Formats: sequence, structure tokens, C-alpha cells
Amino acid sequence: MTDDDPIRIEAAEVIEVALPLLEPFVTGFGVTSTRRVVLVRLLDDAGHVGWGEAAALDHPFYLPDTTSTAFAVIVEYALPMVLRAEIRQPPDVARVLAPIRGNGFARAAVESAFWTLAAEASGRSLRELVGGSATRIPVGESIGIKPSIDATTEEVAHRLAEGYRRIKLKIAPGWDVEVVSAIRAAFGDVMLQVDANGSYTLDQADDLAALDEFDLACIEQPLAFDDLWQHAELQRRLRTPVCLDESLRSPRDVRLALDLGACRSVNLKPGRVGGIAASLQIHDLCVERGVPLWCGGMLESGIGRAPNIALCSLPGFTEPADMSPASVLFAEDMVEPTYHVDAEGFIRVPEQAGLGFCVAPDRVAAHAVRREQIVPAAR
Ligand code: OSB
Ligand code: MG
Repeated sequence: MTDDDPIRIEAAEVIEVALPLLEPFVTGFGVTSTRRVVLVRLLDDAGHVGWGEAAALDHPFYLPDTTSTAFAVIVEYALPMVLRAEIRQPPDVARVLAPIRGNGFARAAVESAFWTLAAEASGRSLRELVGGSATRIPVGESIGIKPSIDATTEEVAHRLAEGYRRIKLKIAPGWDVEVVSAIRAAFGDVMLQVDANGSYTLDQADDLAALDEFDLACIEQPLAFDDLWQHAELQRRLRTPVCLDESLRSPRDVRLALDLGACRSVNLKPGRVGGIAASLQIHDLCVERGVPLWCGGMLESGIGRAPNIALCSLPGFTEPADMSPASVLFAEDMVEPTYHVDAEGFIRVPEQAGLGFCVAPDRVAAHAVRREQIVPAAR
């Protein structure tokens, strides 16, 4: 196929897989103990395969999207829309899906399946297709709220010994200054930041300002998921940079947040913002504005991490990514071999064509709880 022939999809499948977490993930929005993600598998007329993952959480406590809403939007709208359209290049997919409001995770799953299929069909790596260059990317760990400070200290010691280049502690009212101060005291000037997942209100600005003395790289999403204005007010009262996660669901959100002064650091989760094309726009905006940018995570399987890893090879990703390996999160990954964090805290960016990882069909089948075939209409 040449670059400008339309992509002809012969078969499309949507598969929900349930991946038990080895340990519940406790945050300011509550406890996440199971991980159901939605996989999209595309097959074209030449036998090339594309995979995408909708990494919404099982529940609506992080954002309104859930695994079930993502499944429904993919099956009922996103896939039918792209299968009816003429897709010549991966960026066409985001344009076709643009009429869908919100539902970023669903759009991203369909979109990244086309990007990985196009990468495979053209014999290029996803890194090459997105225009990245780094051969390895620095990563950190996001550490959930633990039963005690000792348990947190133990986990941090373990990860730093393994090479991780940054530590992010989940905080919530009542679990903040004490744990941050203990970790700072125990580990000196390691790169340290916190994530509140929207669990504070502006009335508690003084509690957040008490974190200023610990030289944190940022305070992530301290206030409500949908309130940029109050984050701007808070940022004026803090020395520590505010970083936004939940509040940034499109390139336009990022532009508005930066214009308002609502954040000085950007957590980019490709799934949250609707996929790779939107991520590239946000990347370019952050470069233009000189804003620190890093890739967040949604406890994705290796299928969902693949586009994140490729994007992190772009020069605008200036800070380590949240990218705990699947081996830390799940009994087994959906790709084999999975990715690893090396002793210096880096993940290697795959050079193979397509997704960059081999999907293990037996594991997908073993974890599947729901499947739906979408039959492309004859053109
Ligand atoms: O707020 O960054 C978050 C995981 C699920 C939902 C929200 C968040 C997270 C993480 C990322 O902290 C951890 C990871 O994917 O390695
Ligand atoms: Mg976050």
C-alpha cells in the first residue's frame, strides 16, 4: 500500500479484559482494586493488525468515563464512524471522531489502533510515526496511599534502589505534610512530587502551602477535576508548581489552563485527551510555551503503554513518566515480552514496526470478559 491509499479494515473487535491488580491502588478519589480495560483490535485487508486500549477506570471516581461507558461509545459510535469514513493517514481518525464530545479514552482506543496498524503496514515504529527520537525514556513511580508512613518509606526505598528517577506520592487531606516530610528526610534531594487527585478544596490552600518547604517538583490536581479557575487562584498562593491531570481533557483545556495560570506543569495522558494526535498538539503547545511536560499513566496494560512510550521519545517530554511496569501492577501483561525499567530508571523505546510489542492472544482470551465484533459495511 502507498501512504495515500485508504486503510481497508476487514475486521474489528472490541474486547474487555479484566486484569486483577496485585495490590489495590489507593488515591484521593478512592480505591481501585480491579482493572478492566477495553482493547480494540483492527485487521486490514493485507493482514496488518492494530491494537488500542481504552484505559478509563472501572468506576467514575477519577473522571466521568468508565470501562463500561468506553466500551459502549466504541461499539456504538467511534468504530462505526471511522469504519464508514475514508481513513488515509492516522491523523484522519481524530478528525472523524471529533464530533464525539468527551469520551477521550474511547476515542483514543480507536485512534491508537489505527496508528499502530499504520505503523505496522508501513514497516515503521510508532516512535518514528509520531516523530520521536529518544531511544530510552526516564520513568518514575506513582505510589498509592499506604497504611503507614513506614510502609511508604519501604516502598520508596525499594523503587529508588531499582533505579526509578522520580517518586510521586498520592496525598489526600490528612495524608500530606507528615508523609512528604518523612520521605524528604529519609531520601534527601530525590525528585519528589505529590498527586491529590482532586481531594482538596480552595479552603484548604494553607494545608497545600505547607508543602512549599519540601521543594516538590509539583502538586498534581489538588482541586476539583473541572475547576481551572480555582487552580489559578491556588497557583497564585503556592510556590510549588501546580500540575494538572484530570482537568486537562483536550488541547484546548491545556491552552486555557496555561492562559489562566492554572498550572505550571502538564501531565499528559494520551488516553485522557483522546489519543495521539491530540497528544502531539499538546506536546507542541508545551514546547512553544516552555512548560514542563510529562506522561502520566492509567495503570494501562502493555498495549495501552505502547503509544505512551513512543510519545515520550519526543523532546518536549522534559520530566520522567509515570510508567510502573506491568510486572509491578498485574500478575501478567497482555504483551510478551513486556517492557522493563532498567537499573538507571529508563524504559527502552521499541524499534519494531507497529505496536512495538507482541500481543499474547492466549492471555487476551484468558482475561476477556466481553467481546463484540463490528462488521465493516461493504463500500
Ligand atoms: O492520577 O495519575 C493519576 C493511575 C490511575 C488513575 C489516576 C492516576 C494514576 C497514576 C498512574 O497515578 C500510575 C501508573 O499508571 O503507573
Ligand atoms: Mg494524577
